[in-house]
Amino acid sequence: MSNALITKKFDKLLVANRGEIAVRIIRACHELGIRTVAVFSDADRNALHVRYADEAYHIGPSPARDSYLVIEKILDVARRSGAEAIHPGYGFLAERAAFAQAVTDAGLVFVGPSPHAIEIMGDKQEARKTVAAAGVPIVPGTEPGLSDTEIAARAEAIGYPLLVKAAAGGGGKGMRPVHDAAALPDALRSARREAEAAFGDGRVYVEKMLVNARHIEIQVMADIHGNTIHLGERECSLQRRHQKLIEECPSFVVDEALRQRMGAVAVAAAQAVNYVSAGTVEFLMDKDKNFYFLEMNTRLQVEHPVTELVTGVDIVQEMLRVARGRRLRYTQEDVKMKGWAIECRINAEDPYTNFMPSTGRISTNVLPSGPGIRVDTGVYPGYDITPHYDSMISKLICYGETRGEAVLRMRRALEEYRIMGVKTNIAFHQHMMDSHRFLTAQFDTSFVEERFSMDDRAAPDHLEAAIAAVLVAHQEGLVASTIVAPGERDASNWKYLSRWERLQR
Ligand code: MV4
Repeated sequence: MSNALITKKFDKLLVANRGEIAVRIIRACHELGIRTVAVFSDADRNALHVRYADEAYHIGPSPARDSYLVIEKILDVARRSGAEAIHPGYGFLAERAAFAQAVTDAGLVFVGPSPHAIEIMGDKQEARKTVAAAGVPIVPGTEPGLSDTEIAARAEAIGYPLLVKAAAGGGGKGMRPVHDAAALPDALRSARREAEAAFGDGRVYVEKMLVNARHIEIQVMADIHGNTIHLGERECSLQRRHQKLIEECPSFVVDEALRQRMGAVAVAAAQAVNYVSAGTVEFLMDKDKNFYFLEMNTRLQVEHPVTELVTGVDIVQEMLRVARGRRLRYTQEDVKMKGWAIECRINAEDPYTNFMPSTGRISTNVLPSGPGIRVDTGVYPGYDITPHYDSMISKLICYGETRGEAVLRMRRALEEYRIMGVKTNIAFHQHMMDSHRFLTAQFDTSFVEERFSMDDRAAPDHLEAAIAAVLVAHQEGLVASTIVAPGERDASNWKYLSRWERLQR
């Protein structure tokens, strides 16, 4: 895969994606005077991105493998429409090095990094080796391809608990926790079998397992003129089965000094592959705030808006400028973080039945708005949610001067949001916004799966949780007026803050 990238001024761009992110990219293009070309499958004939784009082309049946994932169909639309650039969004073809290469080979601008950078970062082992050589801390572990006896010897030195990982892996596939030496041979055997079946590559390696770790990532941006900057961190620990549910910027546990250290490390990781465009360096952070490289995502991410709200940088506009060969508009010194942003991913899933996906026609879609609210969505009343694509239908992003204010706005916005026709996870988010652990930012990557339940609405500490919310706001100098206690969400049961204020006197 080549290290070369085409960058030049372009006036027409094809968005090789769908849903809210296609809409987001089209908006940025129109702000910059770039005409837009949408592609759509059967299921997306009436999708919002099709309506917002200047032109739209049908690319086949609903299953992504017959439409959004077919490189030749995308390139064919680029030729027919005269698009000079392609933005891949996230998912689908965004991290296929072969796609970036094919776009470049067709003489088009790929809005993203080089095929080479995508390829290196897509191979866990290559990525670890490459960034470690640039001084980036990685979790202690072995290289792949060792014999069981060699791994067992190294395991003693590293210390248990360990995690067996697939070299070709990702998304947790082929991962096995191992708590003592006796369990190692079986774990290696079953991980190899799973990796061979899933990736056709049975190589595994072991890493020290970090327990109670947080997932914190750094947004980076680079241009072709040698400028690489970071836009601070995002806290992404609240996830379920490797699907993030809530993200925030900044992280409660990262102060300015740590941010500068992590940012410098992320920039070094990006520079190690001559990175260009927007990218994200993921870290695991332990209780003592040691941080270790996990992987680099070589694409625009779902959660980019929280960083946009806190830094004021329009990440998608900046990607387009960089792809046109321009310089980043910001130096590191220009980047200032102000306030707090929280994103809730609104999925068509029922949180009361193990997050089962829900399909149907959206009948009502009343969006929250007002101070500090941003909604990025690809749906509208009359739109059909089908089982062909992932279940995220919108992102609700709330901004406040403080974390407490952002939480209060999120609670208010979740109350305003009305989606009918499909089940959504809005109640999950409301429950989380009432949870003591969330409000005090005491969580890690295992929290949603292991310690969070939708069943304890009437938990005896509900008032305590509500008070904690106000406490967070109060500590941050914010005067909140009302608060809703969990389990008492009916309109008649608003709890006034004055009650808490009385407790204080
Ligand atoms: C880890 C880990 C603990 N220790 N590696 C999960 C997916 C893959 N990309 C990396 N993952 C993890 N690697 C070590 N050495 C815990 C996880 C992990 C995780 C990481 C980030 C966000 C959510 C997670 C959920 C479960 C496990």
